[in-house]
Amino acid sequence: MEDGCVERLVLKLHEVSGVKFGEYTLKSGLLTPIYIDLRVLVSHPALMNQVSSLIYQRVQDEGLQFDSLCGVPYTALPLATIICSRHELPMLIRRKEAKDYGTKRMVEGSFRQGDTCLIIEDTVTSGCSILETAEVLYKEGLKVTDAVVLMDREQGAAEMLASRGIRLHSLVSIFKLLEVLQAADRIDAKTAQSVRTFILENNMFRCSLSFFFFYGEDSLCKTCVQRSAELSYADRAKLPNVHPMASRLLTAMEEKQSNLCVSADVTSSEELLRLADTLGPAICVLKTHVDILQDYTAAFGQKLQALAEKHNFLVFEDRKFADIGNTVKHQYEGGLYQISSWSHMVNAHAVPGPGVVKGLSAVGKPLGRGCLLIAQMSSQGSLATGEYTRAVLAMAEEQPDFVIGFICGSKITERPEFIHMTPGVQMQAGGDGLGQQYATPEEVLYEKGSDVIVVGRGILEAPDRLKAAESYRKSGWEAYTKRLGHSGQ
Ligand code: S5P
Repeated sequence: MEDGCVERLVLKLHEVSGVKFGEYTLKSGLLTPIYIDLRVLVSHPALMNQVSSLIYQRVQDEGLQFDSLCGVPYTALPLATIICSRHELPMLIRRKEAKDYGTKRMVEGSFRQGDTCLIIEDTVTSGCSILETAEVLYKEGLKVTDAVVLMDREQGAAEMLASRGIRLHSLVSIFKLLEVLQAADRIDAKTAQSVRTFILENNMFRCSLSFFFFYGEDSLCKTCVQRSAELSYADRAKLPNVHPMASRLLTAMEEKQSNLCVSADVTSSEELLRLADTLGPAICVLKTHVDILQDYTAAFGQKLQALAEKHNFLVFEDRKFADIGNTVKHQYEGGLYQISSWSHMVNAHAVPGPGVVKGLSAVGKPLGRGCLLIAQMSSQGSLATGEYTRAVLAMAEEQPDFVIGFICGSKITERPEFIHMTPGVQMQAGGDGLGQQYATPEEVLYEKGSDVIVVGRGILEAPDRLKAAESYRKSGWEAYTKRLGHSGQ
């Protein structure tokens, strides 16, 4: 786009109050020196046409390839409509909410699996609204490689989206906007400088939770508040949508400075209870396989609960439920082990479909229990990858009142209310000859972005189990604090 065009457009946007300067108080009570609200565009048809033409021209200049076009609701929706109508391009509409009747589709329009959809947006701050739309499209089997935006506030959207494989093309950057308005004497040098400083100091890609709350819903979508920032366990424990069991776990992790779950894969109850008492101070979760105990008695559950209280850890029975809802309900509540009575968390395979979670939830939810869905496995040749993992995530998102997170190899969602737990961890990468594959605490927590390391034989087979647990706790905590440090401002 030639400069003359940008200038005319910027001046026009300023004239119609799409861009305002001053002290704008956001819902949070804090101040921003610039306010961009392009919702006003709909009242100015000539400007709408101009913006649409410029967006389309950019699409052509870049040679972008796509099968359909989707405007981020709501402001960019009419822009996409104009472009599609004028150039006879297929359009898709992303619903904000799924209909509660009929097809329950989140994307309206015709498309084929694997089609590429180009996203159009009016203004970006962090890029989360684009990401949110892209994720809805991904779920329908569409691809998103590029997004075109009219106004980029230059607060980290391009970097954030690039990190998710989406190229951002913007027509006007905020720095260009300031330059044009200052040259035309619409704003003075002081105002322009204060906005520049504000923008430079507040890059959302490297920001903290407080910044998101600072902006709140005035400039960001809700998901935004939950995405890009790397929150501490303590911050996540306080999020309004976090499950109470996840909150309890995150709080214990912060208090004990431990993201270590020990996998107590021993075959004697007595040994297991001794282990729980010894390692209790170093761990946030104790994971059991109750069906490998040779001497299980009903008292086991109560004793383990008492130790969990004493040392402030959670009990996780690694039962890997994988049957129809009605069966898992019985397996969870009854039988020999009565798992629901003593285990804070259980896990389930998603293979049977959402019924497995519904069945478990019927038992666990009234007790305040939580469930982890197995999204990926540490074993060689695991089939839980790609599309399957994405479907597990979607299943979790549908039942957040019981699903608190995932068993996975790496972070699979940016939603901070979900907990990622990763087994297959030892101090040295490698395997066990039976398909188990190990990564190090540093790899899992720092590189892969998981939350909790699950360690079995790395501790159980050590000459001094407490010493080994303590060293896993320490390296796990260091990897986590290093990650936080890198994402902070
Ligand atoms: O993908 C998985 C999921 C789980 S829950 N891979 C795993 O290894 N697990 C469990 O984690 C497994 O059942 C075992 O209890 C523990 C790993 O033990 P380790 O001795 O190999 O550390």
